[in-house]
Amino acid sequence: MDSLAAAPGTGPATSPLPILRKPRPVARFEDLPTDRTLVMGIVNVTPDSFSDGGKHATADTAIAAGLRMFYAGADIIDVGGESTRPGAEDVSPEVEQQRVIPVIEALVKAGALVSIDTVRASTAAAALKAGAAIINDVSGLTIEPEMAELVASSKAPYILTHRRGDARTMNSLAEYKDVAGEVVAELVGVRDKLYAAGVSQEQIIIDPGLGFAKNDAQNWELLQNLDQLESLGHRILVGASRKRFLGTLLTVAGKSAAPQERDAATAAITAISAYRGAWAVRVHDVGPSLDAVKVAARMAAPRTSQ
Ligand code: PMM
Repeated sequence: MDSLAAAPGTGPATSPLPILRKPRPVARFEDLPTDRTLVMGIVNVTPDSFSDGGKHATADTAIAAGLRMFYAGADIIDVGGESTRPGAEDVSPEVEQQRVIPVIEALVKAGALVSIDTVRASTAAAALKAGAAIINDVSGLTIEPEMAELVASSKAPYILTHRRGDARTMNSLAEYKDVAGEVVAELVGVRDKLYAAGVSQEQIIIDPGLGFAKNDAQNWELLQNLDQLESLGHRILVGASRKRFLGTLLTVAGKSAAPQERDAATAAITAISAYRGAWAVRVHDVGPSLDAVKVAARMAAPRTSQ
């Protein structure tokens, strides 16, 4: 029997620490802080993600990584079981769920608020059942349109990410005349499908989808025009962490910076996004971004000196 999870008063009579027998309160979306930008930590339970080199491919290493981020102060832990890198192979829903469900259960039990990073409705449904509170769909409803019904019936917050094509085709679809205007127009089209399925305005969180069918210059242009996305009237999430356009920016002697060398630049993007009012940032290294959101919140506070 797991005495840590037992209801108060029902654990072994000999336990010297009754407080440990209290179940942890379930983390709720409604209880997230609203006075600053939130930090979402990334746990990819995959052998082939570009950004963390498959470091959390087993349930144990993924749970440990998620707990480290949670105890460091991350507001949300985003758990995914399929790499979204360009050219990545599909995994079956069964394999995806075998990877993510034990990790979600453990993190929820520890008191973390968890989002599920998936393009599949069946995986999103299994994740919600396991205690996840947010659906993060990088396909922007393009892979499984039935996701809309699940979002409507579950009433779960839904991260609507802009993407064209899939992991294999997206790089060839990065053609825009006005990237911010076209991304907004395409997001409005998907948002209307969500509304038609019964999803509420409050549930939808908009993500520009940096790196998803965008080249480096287009990513920067989207970041420069976050206010156009904000005009849609939803919360905004920015996912720039360790992405290729940061590696290009930090090129030294013709060599792009490796993913793990992009965390300081990621924190700089966090500070700027937070200052511009983003609801959340999605990052691999949560500590520097937690500091960055504090800096941004302080900078945005009213002046107190004479
Ligand atoms: N990027 C990745 C995966 N999931 N989800 C959202 N909402 N936004 C993103 O930009 C995003 C995402 C890319 O892969 P990673 O997990 O290795 O960073």
